[in-house]
Amino acid sequence: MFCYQCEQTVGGTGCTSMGMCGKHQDVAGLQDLMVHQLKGIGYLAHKARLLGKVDDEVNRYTAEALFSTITNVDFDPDRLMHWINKGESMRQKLLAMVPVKERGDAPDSVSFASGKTASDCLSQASELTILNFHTDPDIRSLEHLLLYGLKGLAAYADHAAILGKKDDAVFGYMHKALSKLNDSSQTLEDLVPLVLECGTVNIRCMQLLDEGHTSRFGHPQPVNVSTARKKGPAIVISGHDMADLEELLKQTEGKGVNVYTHGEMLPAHGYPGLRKFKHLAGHFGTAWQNQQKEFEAVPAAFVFTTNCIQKPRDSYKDRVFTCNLVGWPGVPHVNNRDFAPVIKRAMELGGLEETGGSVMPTGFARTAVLSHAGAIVDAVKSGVIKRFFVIGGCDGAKPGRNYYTEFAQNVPKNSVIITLACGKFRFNTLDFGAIGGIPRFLDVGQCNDAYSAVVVAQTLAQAFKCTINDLPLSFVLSWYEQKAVVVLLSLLSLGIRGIRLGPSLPAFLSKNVLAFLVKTFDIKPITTPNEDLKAIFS
Ligand code: FSO
Ligand code: SF4
Repeated sequence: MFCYQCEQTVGGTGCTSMGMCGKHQDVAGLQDLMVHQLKGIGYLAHKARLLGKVDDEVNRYTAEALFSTITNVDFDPDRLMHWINKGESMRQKLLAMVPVKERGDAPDSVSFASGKTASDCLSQASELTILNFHTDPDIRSLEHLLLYGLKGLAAYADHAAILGKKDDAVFGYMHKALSKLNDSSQTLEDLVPLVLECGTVNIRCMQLLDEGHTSRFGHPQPVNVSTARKKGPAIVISGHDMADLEELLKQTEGKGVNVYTHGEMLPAHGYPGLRKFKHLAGHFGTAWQNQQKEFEAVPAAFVFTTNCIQKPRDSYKDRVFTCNLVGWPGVPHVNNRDFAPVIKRAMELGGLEETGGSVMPTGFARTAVLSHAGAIVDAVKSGVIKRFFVIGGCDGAKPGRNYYTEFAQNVPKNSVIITLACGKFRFNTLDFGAIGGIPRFLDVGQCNDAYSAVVVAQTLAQAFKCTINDLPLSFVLSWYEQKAVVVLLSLLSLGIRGIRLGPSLPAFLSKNVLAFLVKTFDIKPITTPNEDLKAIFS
């Protein structure tokens, strides 16, 4: 196997025998095969679209299959075989839609028929490693950057589609870009705009997702979420999928079971349409990488709706469930949002004892922040607020991420911190106080809510009649997996410069591609909190 798509890749170069995330070689092989299949499906779907033929099932498949290959989503070979078999039927469907004379010089991926069993597929997969992309290391690096951006885009497109929001322009781009990944004649000049377009299309996609959330659950409102536990049976729900949470809340209503959010589900408490459920009892635990020690010895049922799942320890594996695209071998999967087995398990376990806790503030999405827009503009003009820091992104399991805690602690009192995604668990229980009546710590939401943060920055730029780069605003971001890659591409597509990125830079960026990004966008690796703060204020 060879995989280097996430930040915790072995040795900062690549996982070659077993993923640091727990990904087995066979799973890596099946995912490589899926990527190859998707290149063929993308080629045919792109050709079909040029003929005016669009297929919703192919669109949804493309997003779901790509999302299934993201870090910490699907570790189950049986579930991956389901997607591979479905991919073969999508290929057949597209072959019927695109006449031979319209197929042009079709690449190998178009005629590639996947095996029916996992062992057949694994023998095919040995030839399909991502190292077989372009032979030029810089072109290959851009191809991989594009592939990982596409995976992130697919995740957001899937979330939006679940909430009933779709735009064919998003799927059309995915198919065009997958199609281009077949083309070994692509140059750096061809690929750079295609990579940045991924960021632009993702902004549209995240806008759809924002519409999906706000039209269904209302606009988030600021709330202090309790981490105390109530006595009684409990279900802890993790991941990003608000539709799953809503359904779980409906199915548990009146049953005496409390529902707690975990990880990236924290911002759910801000939505009026979700917080109206009285048994949405609070938040459990911290960021995803602490789940193994936090779930042990807790008699609750645990549900993973999306990444990030880690290998369940034997001490709690008997109470873990997956749903949607998440899979772990031997862990029961919730189908069609029927949470009855989860509820039954939670009741069998007896339940939690009452304990005290602290609070985690959230709910400062675009409408909540912009309701203070006038006061914020005045505070900046009068010098009460000197600077805004977006300290956000995804947390990870490797050491060295204390940088973000220290950075947040050292941000001067005259500055406001805007955060999003799971990196905030490094500092979201600290008391940052307020400045001129405005809280100094604003949690916009999940990584899925990056659109909200972009709207805040764009609105402030309009108010000051300048560009985002001219605002007193610094981005200090942490990345982990491929959704963070596409969010970064979105920020670059907006022309945002000077982003500080850590804890380490992506292994898939070649020296020359990195040099290009540094030169064009002034991307900087993080150093130490004090040095970086000094540089920002100089
Ligand atoms: Fe985190 Fe995991 Fe939200 Fe990621 S829980 S690491 S970028 O999947 O999606 O921030
Ligand atoms: Fe390694 Fe990350 Fe790939 Fe897992 S997803 S195999 S940790 S690079």
